[in-house]
Amino acid sequence: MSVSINEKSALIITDIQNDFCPGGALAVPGGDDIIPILNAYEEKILAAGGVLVFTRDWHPANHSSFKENGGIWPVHCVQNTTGAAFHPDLKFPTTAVLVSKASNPEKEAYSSFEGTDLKIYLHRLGVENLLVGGLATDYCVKNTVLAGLQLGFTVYFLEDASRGVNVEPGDSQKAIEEMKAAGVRAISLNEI
Ligand code: VGL
Ligand code: ZN
Repeated sequence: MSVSINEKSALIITDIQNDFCPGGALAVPGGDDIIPILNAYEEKILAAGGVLVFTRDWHPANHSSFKENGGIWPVHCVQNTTGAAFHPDLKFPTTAVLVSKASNPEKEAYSSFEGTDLKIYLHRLGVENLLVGGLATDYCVKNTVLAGLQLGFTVYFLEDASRGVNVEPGDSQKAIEEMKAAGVRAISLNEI
């Protein structure tokens, strides 16, 4: 079955930042392979009159998720560093919306709804369905999808345009199963 997108659809491109791509501080295997696919989704959403949202992990240098501060991750996506910048191959139209998250040093925030204005923004524009892809499947993508479903949006997971960290082997597959159990539909570019 195909998915129709329109002005009530939002494409949420999650954390395509240098630090999550090969060579970065918290590189996701194959993280940059999905960029051409995401660029193609962008064209589709803009042609359909939908909303385009880019999220970024945007940590202060003293963030609690960093190992040196008691967390589990290497230092990554520190505000205003090259590692936090979007990958240069990702197309960034001027009409897109930018959402920065996890900026409170005390708090981890994997969902793009947590501590941001994303919900208010989407509601104000009358958005009803979300297409969520990017990095990483097993963290920010998963948590954004689950939060979107909880808020009552219809949510599509972009299976061909997402990649996982896989701290433990199989984490991404588990995340996909968890998202599906919560009501997401996994789709690919040729379905829209
Ligand atoms: C993320 C680990 C740490 C993500 C962010 O964007 O999925 N993962 N910070
Ligand atoms: Zn982070």
